[in-house]
Amino acid sequence: MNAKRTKVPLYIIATFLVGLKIYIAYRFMFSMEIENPMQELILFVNPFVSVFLVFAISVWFKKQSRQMKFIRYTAFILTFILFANLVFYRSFNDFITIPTLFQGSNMADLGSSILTLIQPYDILLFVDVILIWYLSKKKEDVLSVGYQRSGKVFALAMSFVLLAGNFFLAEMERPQLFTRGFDREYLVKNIGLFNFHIYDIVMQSKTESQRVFADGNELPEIQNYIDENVKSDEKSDLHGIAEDRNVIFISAESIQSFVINNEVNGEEVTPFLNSLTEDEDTYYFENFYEQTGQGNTSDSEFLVENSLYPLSRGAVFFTHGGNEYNGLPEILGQEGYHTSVMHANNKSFWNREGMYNSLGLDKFYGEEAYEVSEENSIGWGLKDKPFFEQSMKYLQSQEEPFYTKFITLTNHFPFNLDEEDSSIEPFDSNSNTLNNYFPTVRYTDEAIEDFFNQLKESDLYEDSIFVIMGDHIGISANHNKAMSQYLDKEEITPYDQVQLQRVPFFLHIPGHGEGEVKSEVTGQIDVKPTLLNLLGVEAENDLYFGNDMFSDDRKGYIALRNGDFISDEYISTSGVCYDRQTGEPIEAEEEEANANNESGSTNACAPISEQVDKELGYSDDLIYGDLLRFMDFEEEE
Ligand code: GP9
Ligand code: MN
Repeated sequence: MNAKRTKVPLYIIATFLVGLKIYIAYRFMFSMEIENPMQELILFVNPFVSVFLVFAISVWFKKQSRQMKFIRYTAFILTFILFANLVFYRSFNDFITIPTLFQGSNMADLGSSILTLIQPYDILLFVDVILIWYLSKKKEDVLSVGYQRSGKVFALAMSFVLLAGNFFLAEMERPQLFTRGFDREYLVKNIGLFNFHIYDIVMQSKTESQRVFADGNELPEIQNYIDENVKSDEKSDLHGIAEDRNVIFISAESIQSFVINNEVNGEEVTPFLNSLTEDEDTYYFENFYEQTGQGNTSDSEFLVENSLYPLSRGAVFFTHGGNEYNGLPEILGQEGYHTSVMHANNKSFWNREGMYNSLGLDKFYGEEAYEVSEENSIGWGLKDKPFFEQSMKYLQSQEEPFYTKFITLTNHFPFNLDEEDSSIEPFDSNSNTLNNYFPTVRYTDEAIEDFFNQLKESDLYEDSIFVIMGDHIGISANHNKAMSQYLDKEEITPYDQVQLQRVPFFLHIPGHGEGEVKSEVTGQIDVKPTLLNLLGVEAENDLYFGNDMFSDDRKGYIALRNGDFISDEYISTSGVCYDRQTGEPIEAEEEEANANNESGSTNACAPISEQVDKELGYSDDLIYGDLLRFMDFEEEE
């Protein structure tokens, strides 16, 4: 019996098998970028370290059968977590966090997309689990251990030493990894998927406790910051130009700026939107960035209605849908506006119902308001053309002035479209996602054109202003190879990646006559102050982080949710500072050398970076602490 026990025990075998599998998955199934040999080493080491940590617990079970049971279930659970993350990653290019788990209803609604996200070869992920399962049942005697106390303590100590070694390497490779933690991919690359989940759970509990302990004392500091760094007394020339007009806002699903004034197979992708870029009544902002996080469409809505940043983890619509806000619908409501959202999806998606209430919205026309059938829907639901057509009657029944937002749906991943609806051919590359994106974008472009034409025939047109905005990117970095082919570039650099976060923003003011293409750096955070200015509405004690896009006195940068930013001169991404005009990194070597230096004074991007971190932090504080509940927003008359 003892002689038999000199064989390699199952917890070591399992560590090896599962660890190796995770490494292979990291390397070949998740598209993680490896920048240097050190990162490669850490990526190789961390799967073994983190699974050893768990499997080594088994040595504490006295009964052999318990040991075996623990190992086989652990192998299964770890693998399942890996698999779930993989499926999630294929859709969102991101890892699962606790808040996203509570978005189960979204997952269920994914329907057709989820099937396209699972690959037949994913089954291979479970091969070692089956082997471990078999060994644990059949070779219990040979593969279990009966350590003395010292042996058990040694195994435990070993797992912590390995973990410490892993963290040490990670900290060397990426200083302040844990304190900043903006970038989930970095965390996973450095400490492994499972430790990342533990980190996430700890973070989540920390943020939960923040609301409980907040008492409003935090507000003056934030108000000061906003007064000094964000707000401006200067009013732009367009102030009040749209007073009392209706606002018709179109949130265009997944439309990115790279399709505007561009072609595929020799055909224009978005002929209607292109025509607007030259229209005399239209301003087109060509350097307008989406700033969303994991909450996609809902995050873009959050930015637009509040001019606050969404959260770095989870969708704020879900996690803080019950907070107090001073949303655009609420402010406009006080000015006599009637506010509504039209979107042919169910009201629980992204917790819209709950959040719209908190934002002070009067009415949501969701799925039940539409006639949806097999023929008029595709992918996520009602097609955009019938959606706009059916919306007309509701729009015409609104009491004026109104603020109504339309959220389109057809141009959503996986970009399915019926033959009869596609006017242009797909692109030809190794990414079906990118290939099919063009025909669906064109379909939405046509749907918006039809909608405009219907409005022009009605008497609403002259009394309204129109916004068309892309909600967030549709093509993730997973498709960079195909994207570089389309854009005719050798590769998509980190700089290009930031540039791909531009989405179109159109402001159409019938009869205005002074429209032009604007190249100022702007973003979704700016929409609320811009609209309020156009409508001539004062919201003086409001707390927000954006600027009127037409004012000359703006902050001068747009912060992305991961801490990257774009300013007039620079683009900062993954800790590297680029010259915005040339796209070249600035003082890259010196920057490396100073990565540890907190003041970071040699890095041209450092001063803005610091401000960006501060600003994102303040916005988070407002949300986590639910601090707006301590404000009194009603204007005193
Ligand atoms: C769902 C629609 C799409 O209602 O807003 O959501 P997305 O996946 O883009 O956030
Ligand atoms: Mn969307």
